[in-house]
Amino acid sequence: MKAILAVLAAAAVANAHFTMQYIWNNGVDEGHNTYIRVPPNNNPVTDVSSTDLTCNVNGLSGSSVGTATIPAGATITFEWHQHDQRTGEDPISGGHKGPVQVYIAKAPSTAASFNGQGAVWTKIYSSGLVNPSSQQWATDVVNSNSGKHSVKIPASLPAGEYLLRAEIIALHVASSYPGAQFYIGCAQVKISGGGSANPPKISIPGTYKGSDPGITVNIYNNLQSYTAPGGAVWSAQIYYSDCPENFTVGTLHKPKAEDERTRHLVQLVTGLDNEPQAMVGSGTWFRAARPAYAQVCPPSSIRRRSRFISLYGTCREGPNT
Ligand SMILES: [Cu+2]
Repeated sequence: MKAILAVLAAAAVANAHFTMQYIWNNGVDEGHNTYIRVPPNNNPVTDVSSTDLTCNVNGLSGSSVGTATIPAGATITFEWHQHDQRTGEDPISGGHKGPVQVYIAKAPSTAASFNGQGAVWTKIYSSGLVNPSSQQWATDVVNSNSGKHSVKIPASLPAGEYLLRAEIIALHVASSYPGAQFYIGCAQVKISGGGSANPPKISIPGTYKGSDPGITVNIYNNLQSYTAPGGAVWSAQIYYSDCPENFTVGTLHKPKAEDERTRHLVQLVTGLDNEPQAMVGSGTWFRAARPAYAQVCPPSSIRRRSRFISLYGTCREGPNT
């Protein structure tokens, strides 16, 4: 009896895992497991030194996978599910708490033949402990958004073929290593248009260490801050200026500690209408945790107000550094 229960418990845990199953190109659903290197099952990777960390199990090539053409500056949405279904269960089962990140790597030739090894990956999105007081994680936001999270592909990246790597790290058993669960989905894309940016790059595997505070961490002790592994989001995509004056006031939200340090008081959350919202700090240029649509404002007045604003689409992207 004990053995049977153990087997059932193990099966239940396995069923709670999830995979990335859809990408959306500027709001258009590209279809189930299309342009995606599909792993053999929904189990996580736990060894940060394994090449499975790059693009999941069997993910070092994508010769049988198509490559999506996307325009420079496209918004790509990733959609995750436990099983091959979009309804009837949480996309990510509730116990899986942790950060959501997105990286991009330029293929030397085709995306389909690119193994993603070496220092080739640039982080373009990261969301972790969204609200310490309510212990809301990026995974909770993905769940409430039907399994989806989005990133604007920096328009300054050169034209060519790329791997897009979305990552969700579940930290529910991460207080010792190995324990953190890495859920990885890689999509093959070809950027048309584009610029000439040469962003900083890391290795996956290589950069992540078992001892990283974002990988080995006890999340059940009223954690107040969290630093995801892999370093900072590449900032060239998230400097904006020349934005319009009109805005609407949204929800009050405390800025992230790292933004406070740099005096750039900008953080984005997903509003009730699922549109991005930003809080604006001082300076002509400002940073956001993800692509922002916001204005340049008199710093003191905005700082005092400490409010979110939401604006749409007319800001200019910053310098390609
Ligand atoms: Cu799981």
